[in-house]
Amino acid sequence: MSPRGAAPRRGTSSKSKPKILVLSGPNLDRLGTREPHIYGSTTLPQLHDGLGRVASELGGSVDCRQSNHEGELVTWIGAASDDGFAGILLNAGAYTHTSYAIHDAIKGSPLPVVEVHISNPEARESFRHVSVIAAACVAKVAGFGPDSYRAALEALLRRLNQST
Ligand code: CA2
Repeated sequence: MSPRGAAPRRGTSSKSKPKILVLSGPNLDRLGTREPHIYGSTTLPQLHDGLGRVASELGGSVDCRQSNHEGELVTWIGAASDDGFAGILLNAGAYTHTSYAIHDAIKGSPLPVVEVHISNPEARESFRHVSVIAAACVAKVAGFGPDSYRAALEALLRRLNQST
């Protein structure tokens, strides 16, 4: 039972494993194929496999998806709560810097969303210094290479497990 006898949030309960939606945006399907000095040499399928292992070690699960289309990301974020997810990791790629639609989708979701970046955008070109989604997210992890996803997943699962 949740604190004060309240019903558990969707996607979390003492019986169910928290299910995390992991979203990667445009061009991240190319991970590991170019610019390894910035993004590392791990491919996205390898990264997703690693997250699956971490999630199951921590008593959770992940559903990892990638899209090059802003609207698809908006739709997935909007449906995530009804689909039984407990939280979202979001690397919105370059949409991080431009997409008010993704900002609004995050704001409209009851789920905690963690902004994730492989690189540290603030140490790069000036157009990457602004995140238009950050204010709608509960936290941000950036600059640890592909390990940013892992660190964000561990912290989010810990937070969700504490609040059930
Ligand atoms: O550092 C990150 O994770 C970014 O979200 C990656 C985006 C970039 O636009 C953001 O400013 C920071 C770019 C993704 C491009 O990914 C590629 C990966 C490998 C090869 C080519 C592109």
